[in-house]
Amino acid sequence: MVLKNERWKGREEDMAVATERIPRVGIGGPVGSGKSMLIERMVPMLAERGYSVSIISNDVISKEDADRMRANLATERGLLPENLVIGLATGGCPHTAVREDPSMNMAVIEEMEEQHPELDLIIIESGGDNITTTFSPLLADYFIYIIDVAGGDKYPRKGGLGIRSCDLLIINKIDLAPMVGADLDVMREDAQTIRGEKPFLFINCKTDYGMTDVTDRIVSDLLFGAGPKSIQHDR
Ligand SMILES: Nc1nc2c(ncn2[C@@H]2O[C@H](COP(=O)(O)OP(=O)(O)O)[C@@H](O)[C@H]2O)c(=O)[nH]1
Ligand SMILES: [Mg+2]
Repeated sequence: MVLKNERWKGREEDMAVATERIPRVGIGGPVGSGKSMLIERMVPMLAERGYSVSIISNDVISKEDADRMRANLATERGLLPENLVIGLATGGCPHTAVREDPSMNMAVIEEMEEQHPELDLIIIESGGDNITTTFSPLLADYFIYIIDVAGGDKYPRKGGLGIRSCDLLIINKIDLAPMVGADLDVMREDAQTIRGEKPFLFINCKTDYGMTDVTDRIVSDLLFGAGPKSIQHDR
């Protein structure tokens, strides 16, 4: 095997791990549905189970979400290094950067894979978009689409590409259902009809309701039950 560069001299074992693709979860959904908050709730749970994660947060213009996640998860709580929370201001249509032309994200990921072979998981947040958002399979191995009940209980049956094709559909902000008159039974039935056997979960990011199930899904369906690399290496 050819060494990628000088950095790997004497670290061949690390390189072997690095050349394996680090699993990536893509998170898409409309503006304000709770993509960033989902990540803020998910990372502590994954960290508690010993997984090392990094975050790439796409936004059209601002890097506000990335800055908030870095302050909360890295600076204040020390759950990951600050330089592993990256904000990308993509410009243009949000889905372009994760679907048609994922080169900006791929460049960041390639650097992460080279410099941080210890990572178990890379989380990629899409810029807030419409119901046609999906991720290029080049970029994400597992695709979560998140909507919230405040968008109305008709949302699941609209059945956009994201809702229909994602690996896991999340319906967030169930605490708001009574206030906006959203019927969760209708949403459940419609989600089942549209998605068939594919999973969906109701959650509330404010209270962590449903978050353990989300974390379990990622571990079982994306990581195939593999434990953290750090623990595997200690054995
Ligand atoms: N009531 C309620 N608010 C939520 C919930 N999840 C997120 N939010 C709020 O919704 C807003 C948008 O969340 P954010 O994660 O920034 O959405 P994003 O644009 O999809 O990244 C923020 O003000 C969050 O505090 C929830 O489960 N319940
Ligand atoms: Mg966000």
